[in-house]
Amino acid sequence: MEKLLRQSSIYDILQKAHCGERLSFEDGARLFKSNDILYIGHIANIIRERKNGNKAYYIINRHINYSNICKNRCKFCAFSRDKEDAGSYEMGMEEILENAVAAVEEGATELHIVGGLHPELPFDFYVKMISEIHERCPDVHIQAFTAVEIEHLSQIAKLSVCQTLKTLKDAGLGSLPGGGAEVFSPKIREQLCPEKLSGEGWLQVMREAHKLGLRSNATMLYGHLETPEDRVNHLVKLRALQDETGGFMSFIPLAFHPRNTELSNHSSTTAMLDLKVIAISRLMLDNFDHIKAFWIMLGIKLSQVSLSFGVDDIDGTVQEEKITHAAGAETPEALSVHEIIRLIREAGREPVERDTLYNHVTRKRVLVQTS
Ligand code: V47
Ligand code: SF4
Repeated sequence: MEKLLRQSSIYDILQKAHCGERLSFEDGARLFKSNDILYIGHIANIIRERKNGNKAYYIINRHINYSNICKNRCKFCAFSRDKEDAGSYEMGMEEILENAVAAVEEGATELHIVGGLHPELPFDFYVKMISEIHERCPDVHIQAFTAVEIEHLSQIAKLSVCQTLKTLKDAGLGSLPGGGAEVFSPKIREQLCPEKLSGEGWLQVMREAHKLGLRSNATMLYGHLETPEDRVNHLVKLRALQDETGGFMSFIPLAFHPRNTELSNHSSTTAMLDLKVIAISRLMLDNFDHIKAFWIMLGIKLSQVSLSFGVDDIDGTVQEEKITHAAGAETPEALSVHEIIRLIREAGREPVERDTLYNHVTRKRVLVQTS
């Protein structure tokens, strides 16, 4: 076996990773050019087990996408609308609160709240949304607003990013989700989402959030126009910020879904690319504790397989998801706790319910969910 592995063109890189040495940009780029997915996955799995043992985390949560009205038109996005467009929507405060309360009654420990960059809603609306949810559901963790939304809110509030974050934190915001990162490469951003906050801007918002004690996730949207080098550059930048702040909890690779987008002629990602991105992320991000598979985007079956390729977290029950489903995702919008547990057990892993901050959750009774 060892003799066979030695013959692999990436033996030197995987040996480095196995010995706990940090991989370089060049190492990452070479890994992406290799098709030795089983060997890459094997070492990623060893690292995953060193960090998280046999545990596979899941969370009982609910996504609330409060509005799809957005001033931007990212080419990869099928979700955003102008106010006048058919299919535009905006949830009122009561509807948001009803969703939040229902989720908590069903056992959710986290609300994941994101939306478009609404050109008219005032900052007060967002602060009130967080404070009212926090008041009615004091025990639920509110993970809300991507770094891109935070920058937008700071503009409408005419406050610094730091002040904006502080105001939201005081209202009850618990952490930031990892969306809006896309790929940091300015060249790709210029083609895909020229109006959007730059990659450096995204990292700066996260830096400020972490300094305030607000932890966050990080994502990377892949499978569109980016090169392997763009992906590695993205991972190296995240790793550098994590060295600086230690504020990231998990990294979530997001597979691009082309349907109904301006890139609808583009093919969907393949299982080979999905597993490569997952495993190489696990190997490059040596200072991230968790790699998460968002089953909605990755698909249920491949998410289960990913638990042997570097992933230790399979996200949550979700309940309702509009962003990927607008772009043609064929997964359901919700999974029951029982289904999640079964997927994890059949992969030979030990299911562990976590809260947003990765504390273990123990329940007196098993949840009975209808979805
Ligand atoms: O920012 C948009 C991406 C993100 C498409 O932090 C698309 O735990 C695929 O960030 N195909 C929002 N992706 C979702 C997100 C997320 C999801 C789950 C968990 C967490 C977390 C974060 O979705 C956007 C954008 O990068 N996106 N359009 C599309 N067509
Ligand atoms: Fe707007 Fe976000 Fe869609 Fe870009 S990805 S168009 S910012 S909702």
